[in-house]
Amino acid sequence: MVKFYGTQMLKKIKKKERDKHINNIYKFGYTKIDQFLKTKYRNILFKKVVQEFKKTNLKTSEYNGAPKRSSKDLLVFNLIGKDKIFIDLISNNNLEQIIRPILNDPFYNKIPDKYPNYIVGACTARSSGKKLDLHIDSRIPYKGSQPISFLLLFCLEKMDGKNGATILVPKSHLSGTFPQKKNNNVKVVKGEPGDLLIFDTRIWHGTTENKTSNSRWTINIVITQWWIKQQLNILHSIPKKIFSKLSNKQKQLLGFCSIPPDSVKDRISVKTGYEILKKYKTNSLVN
Ligand SMILES: O=C(O)CCC(=O)C(=O)O
Ligand SMILES: [Fe+2]
Repeated sequence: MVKFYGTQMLKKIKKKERDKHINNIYKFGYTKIDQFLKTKYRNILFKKVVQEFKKTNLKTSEYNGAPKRSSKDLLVFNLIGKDKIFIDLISNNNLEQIIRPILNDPFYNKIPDKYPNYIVGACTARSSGKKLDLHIDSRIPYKGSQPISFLLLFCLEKMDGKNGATILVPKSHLSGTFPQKKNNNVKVVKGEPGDLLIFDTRIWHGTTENKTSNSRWTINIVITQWWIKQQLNILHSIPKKIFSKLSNKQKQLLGFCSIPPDSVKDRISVKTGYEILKKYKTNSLVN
């Protein structure tokens, strides 16, 4: 039996606190949930990340396409293809209750609105190296209340200005512009192991330089609306042994309900409901 870690990993949040976080995201472009990831699971996830990092044994500069600015970062890509626990984390109900009201496409129609219709764009463990200049992850700056994607950053270790903390400019998600190089309103986000930082990917953000010889591991999860291209062909990168254990909701979160059709004879909509998942019942798309 594969364990389902879904319910117990994250602490329950009362409606009042949840509403505060939702308001923070709309108003400031980010929120931080202190001690959201319970210590026991922080320890399990931290151990897995370090194990996977050692197993892969690749410097970031050895990956095709790695930018120079990332050369000193430590990275573990595609965590969700390595262990189901990361999918259980993303599909956790306590997290969903904050994300879904903001990110669900209300006109999706093929899946009831009480379930997510957003998807995972990427799930990477990251430890800061060089400083990361202010940038946006949404690729496009625009004004308006509706975000198109979030970055969820689970702190597995303490982070502060010395070891490569996240920096951001509060309210910049509503600026409608790309970041200016110099900005006086930059805030250094400090974090403790177990904290979760959620931000609208339009926010101007980066990291400080890691001036220590210690790591600053975070799990960085990109969650996007269903129509945005994923950073990895996730559909082809989930091994059968993980795929066969997933619920419909989890398969949808990985993008299996929003695959473009092979032909118009097949279907003419990218959006589908859970019924399509029967097609992938016994195997994933892994070759
Ligand atoms: O790890 C962080 O604090 C932020 C990383 C980041 O901005 C990114 O990967 O786009
Ligand atoms: Fe970023």
